[in-house]
Amino acid sequence: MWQTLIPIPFLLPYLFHQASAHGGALNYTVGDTWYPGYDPYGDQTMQDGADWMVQRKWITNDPIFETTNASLSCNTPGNPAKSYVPITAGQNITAVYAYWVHTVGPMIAWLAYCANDSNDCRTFNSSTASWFKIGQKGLLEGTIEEGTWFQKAFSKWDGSPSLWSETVPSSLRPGKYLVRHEIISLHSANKPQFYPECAHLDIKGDGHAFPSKEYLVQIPGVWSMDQPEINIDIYKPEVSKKTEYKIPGPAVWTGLS
Ligand SMILES: *[C@@H]1O[C@H](CO)[C@@H](O)[C@H](O)[C@H]1NC(C)=O
Ligand SMILES: *[C@@H]1O[C@H](CO)[C@@H](O)[C@H](O)[C@H]1NC(C)=O
Ligand SMILES: *[C@@H]1O[C@H](CO)[C@@H](O)[C@H](O)[C@H]1NC(C)=O
Ligand SMILES: *[C@@H]1O[C@H](CO)[C@@H](O)[C@H](O)[C@H]1NC(C)=O
Ligand SMILES: CC(=O)N[C@H]1CO[C@H](CO)[C@@H](O)[C@@H]1O
Ligand SMILES: [Cu+2]
Repeated sequence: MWQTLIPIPFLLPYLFHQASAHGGALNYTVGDTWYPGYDPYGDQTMQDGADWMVQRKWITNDPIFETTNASLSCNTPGNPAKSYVPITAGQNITAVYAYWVHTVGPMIAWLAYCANDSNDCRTFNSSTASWFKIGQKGLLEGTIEEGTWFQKAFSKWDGSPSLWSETVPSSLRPGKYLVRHEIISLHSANKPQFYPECAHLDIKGDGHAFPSKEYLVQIPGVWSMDQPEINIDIYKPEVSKKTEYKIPGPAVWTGLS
């Protein structure tokens, strides 16, 4: 649906809103099918309660600065959506961003089973969710300060969408899940910025696996300013020249255990 480049005039509203240099996951794709998300600067009354909405509500693309902020789970205000992105375990879920302006820090895709009476994400409070990682992208090459992070590499500046894909493990037990795409930007010394957005997935398949406890975390909870990879000054000489950055948090669950 985006074989044609978005003409520049249509990008101007984004340039305006992103004058403060922020952003988020705006849409999703599975294969060739595209699902619009919540436009934080669009008409809220048209979007709230819309039958087609797959993304939890967010109304600002400002970062979250506090590792304990309740909005860290599904942004502000994070109200449930009415619909789901249908997907089969083993397929990729792709988050679509407009160009992304920051360049340093990891990106992590998480899932959480909507552990409600009827496994219904529409009534599920994300503050009670148990999240597990399904994929993450970090420093691809070079040094922490000046090298190429996926966060820098995936951003397109020509009007075409910036895409981030991760795979839903093929052995995952089917059901309704939250997916949470998180970009952590580390360009401000000791002041990490968190950009999370959540959507609803209806996962099909014939898998039976589910991650064990060591893969599951609460959000907020997983991050803290005691973690050197989170509370980091990338400009400090002993940090800036390092060519390795260990993405913090639990291991990625690939479905094998
Ligand atoms: C949580 O983050 C949001 C978005 O940046 C902000 O508006 C809100 O004030 C923060 N809440 C707290 C308790 O710090
Ligand atoms: C997301 O979808 C909306 C339509 O709902 C479209 O206007 C916008 O250009 C899309 N954004 C990106 C980055 O693809
Ligand atoms: C979710 O639970 C938290 C913690 O109990 C509560 O503060 C919040 O209001 C709840 N959100 C909704 C939408 O019910
Ligand atoms: C699916 O996502 C994985 C993980 O990012 C990636 O390696 C792979 O190329 C993607 N496949 C497709 C068809 O996009
Ligand atoms: C844990 C959780 O999110 N429970 C919710 C399940 O759905 C009911 C409404 O159907 C809510 O009241 C609960 O908070
Ligand atoms: Cu920003």
